[in-house]
Amino acid sequence: MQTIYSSDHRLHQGVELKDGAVSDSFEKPIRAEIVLKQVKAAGLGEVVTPNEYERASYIGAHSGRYVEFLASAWDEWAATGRTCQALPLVWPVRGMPSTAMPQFIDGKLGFFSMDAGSPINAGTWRAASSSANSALTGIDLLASGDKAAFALCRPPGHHAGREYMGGYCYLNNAAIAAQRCIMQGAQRVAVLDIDFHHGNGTQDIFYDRNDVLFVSIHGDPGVSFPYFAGFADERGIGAGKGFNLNLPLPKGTTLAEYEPALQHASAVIARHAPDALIVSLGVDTFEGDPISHFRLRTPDYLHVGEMLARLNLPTLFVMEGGYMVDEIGVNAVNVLLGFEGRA
Ligand code: Q9C
Ligand code: ZN
Repeated sequence: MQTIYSSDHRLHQGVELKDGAVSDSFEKPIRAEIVLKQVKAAGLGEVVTPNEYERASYIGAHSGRYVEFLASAWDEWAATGRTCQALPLVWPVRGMPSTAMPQFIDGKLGFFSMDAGSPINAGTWRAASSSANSALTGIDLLASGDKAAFALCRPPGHHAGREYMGGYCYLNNAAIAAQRCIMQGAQRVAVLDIDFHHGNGTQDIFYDRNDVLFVSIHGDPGVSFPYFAGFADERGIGAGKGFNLNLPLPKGTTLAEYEPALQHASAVIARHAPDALIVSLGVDTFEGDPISHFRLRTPDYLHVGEMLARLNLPTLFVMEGGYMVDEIGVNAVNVLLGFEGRA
C-alpha cells in the first residue's frame, strides 16, 4: 500500500503541562520520522506527498467557525505580543451562563478546546492541515481503486471534536476522511479506532449519524484519558442510535483480552456493510508506552493487521498515537504488514 506523508509535520512541536511544569510534549516530530523510516525499511510501498485541499474540505467534520479559529489562532495570539505557545487556561464548564464564542483569543482557546493538550504555535495550522490532507489523499487513493492506504498523519486527530481541539489533536483526520468518503457517494463508512485512548472527537462528530459507524477499543475512561467519554453505554443519539460502539478494556490488557474485543468490533463493522473502513491507528497500546496501560507486544500488531484484513474492505489507516518512540515504527508498520499478509 502507499503511504501519504508530509514533512510539514515538523513545523509543529508542542509543549505539555506535566508534573507541574511545562516540558516537551510526548507527541513529538521524531514519532513520524521513525514510522516513515520503518515504512521504507519494510518496503511497504511508495511514499507520496499529500494533495492540497480547500479549507472547506474540513467542514462537515468540523464547524466553519472552528476551522477559522484554528487557521487564525496563532496570528491572534501573536498580535497580543506573546511569543510563547498558545494554551487555553479557562473553559466553559457546567453551569457557566454564556455559550457565546468569546471575541478575545484567550477566551476562544478555552471555548474551542477540551484540555490544555493541544498548544498552538506558528506552524501548527500548516502541520495540522497537511496532516488532514494526507488522510484526504488516502481517500482519493481508495476512490481510484487502491485496496488500502496509510496516511502517516501527524499531529494526530481522534480527540478533536466538531468544535474542539485536545489530546494533541487539532483537525480530526479520520473524521475528515470519512466525511469525504460520504461526500463522494459512499452509503456507509466505518471508523475503527484502535488507539489506546477513546476517540472522543470522532464519536462527537458522528454521534447523531447512521451513515458513519464508530467503533473504539480503548482503555477504560474511568481511569484513562479522556475520562469524560468512551463508556460502553454511549451508543449514539437520534438517527445515530446504535451506530456508536465503545469497547473499554481494563489496565494491563494483553492480546488475550484484546482479541475478543477486536473480533466483536469486526463483526459489528461487517454487519454495517460499509463501502470503506477507516482505521484510527494508534500504537500506544504497546506494553512499553509511557502514557498508556495496555500490554500489546510487537508481534501482536501483525495479528491485529491480519484480523482487519479479514473484513475485506477498502481500508485507510490513519496514524494516531504511540509514544514509545523506539518501537512506534515497527509496531505501526506491523499492523500494515499483517494486513497485507506479509506477517
Ligand atoms: N502526561 C493521542 O494518543 N494526556 N492522544 C496525557 C500525559 C493526553 C493522547 C497525559 C493524552 C492524549 C492521540
Ligand atoms: Zn492515544
